[in-house]
Amino acid sequence: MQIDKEQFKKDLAEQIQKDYSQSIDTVSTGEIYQSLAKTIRYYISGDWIKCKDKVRDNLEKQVYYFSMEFMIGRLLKETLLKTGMLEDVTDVLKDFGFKLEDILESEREPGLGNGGLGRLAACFMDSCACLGIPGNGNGIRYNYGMFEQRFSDGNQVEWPDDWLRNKNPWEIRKENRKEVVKFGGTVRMDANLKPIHEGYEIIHAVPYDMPIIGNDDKTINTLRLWSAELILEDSELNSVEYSKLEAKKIEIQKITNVLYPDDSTDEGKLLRLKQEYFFVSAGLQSIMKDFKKLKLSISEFPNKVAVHINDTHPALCIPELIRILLDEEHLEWEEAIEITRATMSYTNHTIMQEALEKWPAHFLKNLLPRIYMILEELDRRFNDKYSSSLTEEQLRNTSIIRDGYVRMANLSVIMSHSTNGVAKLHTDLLKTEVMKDLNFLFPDRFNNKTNGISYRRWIESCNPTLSSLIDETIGKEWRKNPLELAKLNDYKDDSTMLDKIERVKNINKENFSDYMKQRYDFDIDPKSIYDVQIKRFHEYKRQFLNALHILYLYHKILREPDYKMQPVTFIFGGKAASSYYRAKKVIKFINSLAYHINTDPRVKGRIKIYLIPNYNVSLAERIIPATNISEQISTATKEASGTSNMKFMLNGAITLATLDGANIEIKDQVGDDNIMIFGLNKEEVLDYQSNHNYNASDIYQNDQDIKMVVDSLVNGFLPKLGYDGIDLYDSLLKENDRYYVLKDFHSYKEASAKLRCMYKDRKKWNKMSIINTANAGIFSSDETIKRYAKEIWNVNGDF
Ligand code: GFP
Repeated sequence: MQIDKEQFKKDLAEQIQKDYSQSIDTVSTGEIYQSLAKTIRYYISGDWIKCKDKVRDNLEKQVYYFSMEFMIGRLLKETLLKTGMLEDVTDVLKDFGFKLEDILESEREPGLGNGGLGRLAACFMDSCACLGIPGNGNGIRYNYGMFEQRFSDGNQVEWPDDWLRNKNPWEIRKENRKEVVKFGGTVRMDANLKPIHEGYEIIHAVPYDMPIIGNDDKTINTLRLWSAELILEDSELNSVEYSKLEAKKIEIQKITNVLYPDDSTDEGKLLRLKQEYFFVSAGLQSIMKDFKKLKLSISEFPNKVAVHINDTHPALCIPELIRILLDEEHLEWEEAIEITRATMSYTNHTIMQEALEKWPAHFLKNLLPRIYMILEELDRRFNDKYSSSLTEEQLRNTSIIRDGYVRMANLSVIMSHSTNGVAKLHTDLLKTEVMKDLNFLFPDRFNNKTNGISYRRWIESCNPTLSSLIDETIGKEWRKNPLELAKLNDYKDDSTMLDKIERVKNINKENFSDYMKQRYDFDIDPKSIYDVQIKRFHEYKRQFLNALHILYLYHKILREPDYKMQPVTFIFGGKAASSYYRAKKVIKFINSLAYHINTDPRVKGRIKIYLIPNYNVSLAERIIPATNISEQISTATKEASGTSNMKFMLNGAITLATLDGANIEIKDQVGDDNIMIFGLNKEEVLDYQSNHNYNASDIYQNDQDIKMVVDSLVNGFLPKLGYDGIDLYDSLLKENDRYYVLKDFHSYKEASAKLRCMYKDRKKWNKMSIINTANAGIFSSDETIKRYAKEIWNVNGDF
């Protein structure tokens, strides 16, 4: 977008005056950020309106991506880059005496997501907009993010993540588009067998819209987030007591107050179920309203609307759409089912049994009586249709309601036209293990869509030094078509280029080290290898294995004071869910290790270890460009895909990995020599699981190194860890090491040593690095989204 700098200056100053009644030289960077974002939003609003009009007037099919999380990260820089306003706005700010960097830093990161699933949703929204696909997000406007992570005495402490404190300048509240969501009550049938829902509680859902901007001024889509609010008509206001009103307001706001309420209690679980239905119902009602404005026959609905269910959290989309079609549009069951199935598609993100959502039937019956009736009917129809062709066991595995639980994954597969996994191995496991009976019934519905990442954020924006070097070397076309990165393969033996690659990495490492010093007072030596594991804390992701190995290196250094090794800085980042006891113990273990190792003069800087508090998208943007080794060490079969593995690869880090998730596809791209693989593979893990022939105690008893390391968890070797090592010790020996940490320990140790050794030959290392970047094009989320658009949603775009 071309802007007139002088006009923009005026507009910004005016906005500041409106917002704060102050002149620009008296406001803080945070205040400038707010007014700047609003000014930009105003500048793009014309294009936003045009896009909506175009889609409506041309009767284009739209995608609605329903997700509990949209981990969109900071928006200002990305918006400036995509609109082409970066340089001009930098100049304008300079003229006012401000540095863009400072303004960017003052943006609070939206607390709308936590893990890979939420970040994937954000990358997908970005790709839809950049590919000209009418694709909208539908989610929840949480008042608070999951939590802000701090450490106290090495323990994770959860503080409120008050991300909306200074307001969100990108959003627009649209009270006139509010919807009514109904909870509780009873349902009876009238004389014509039509359901009458009575005695329910009404909650208003108010949408807040944010623009999702494509590049080159192409498309602006909408991310619609719903907020639960108390809205009373004037007449009602006079009839309610003020004190009761306040209490009611708080009660209602609870629904969208926080991302991932603690669900270790029934109350927490119920709140989560309420959240799920709340945004699903509001979203579908508003979609239906927009569709009806088109004045088409209802049978056209799936030709104009695709609803995507991001994991099962929004699976209530299915009975909710059926409810609308039956009760409000008065269709017959068969047609309602047909339309719903043709509209819905579902992505599965995990095969971990405990993460496959099941709701106690009585929860649904009480909270959503009409929805529960619909689920019962769907289950009855399924059983009627398939009971003769399936064995009792198959029927038990596939039905929607069983043993007092509603199984959301089964519902999603049975009632959608497409189910996809997020990496080849994951899809394969869905088809052959976790959902094999559903795959037997509906083989055509299952398909793979390996995850992807947005190149705008994960290289162009976060790694400008590498991006410019790539421009210089192969031209700029790769920014539009990431597959062009393959041209870098021609430079893998060019020693000038390899030196440049090293220089870029070193600059990024120095910048990162400076930032860590300034922000956390960490002392990171830029000459050391940066070995990084950043992701949610979970047992299957095995941060524990990484930490045990560091403990082993510590012992080795103490035993062999002259042990020579390439200095390494081990960096961790990630949150543990507040009720996940064991993951929190791993955090305590890492922080204790860090305390002892980083303060022990005998270590002489050979190893250092840091766990960065409150890991988020903005931190990832700083860490990834500086990383040498990317740790992707989940137990084989457990990580559905991973996406940080792709971000690291793109930025030239070498992956240290198990054969799990998308690591396998990364290996296929770069070849065996440019990735370091270790550990059990899928077949071996499945064999242990089915034959129950794994014995962790045996390994512990017969291996001196392992025994030494495991004993140090409980024998006082790490005084800071105190009694907190007992649970981790028990996880290995009493619980027989569910994630095969001890089994994989030695191959991990050796792989890690080999990599550190390879780092000495910098030419070879830089060659590996360039090969990784060159072959990362296939993991662009643009490529992934093109496949979703063609093979699942059947929508058009400019590609
Ligand atoms: C989940 C899976 C990951 C996968 C992402 C996106 O991430 O393997 O890459 O979804 O599909 F576990 P988390 O939300 O659990 O981090």
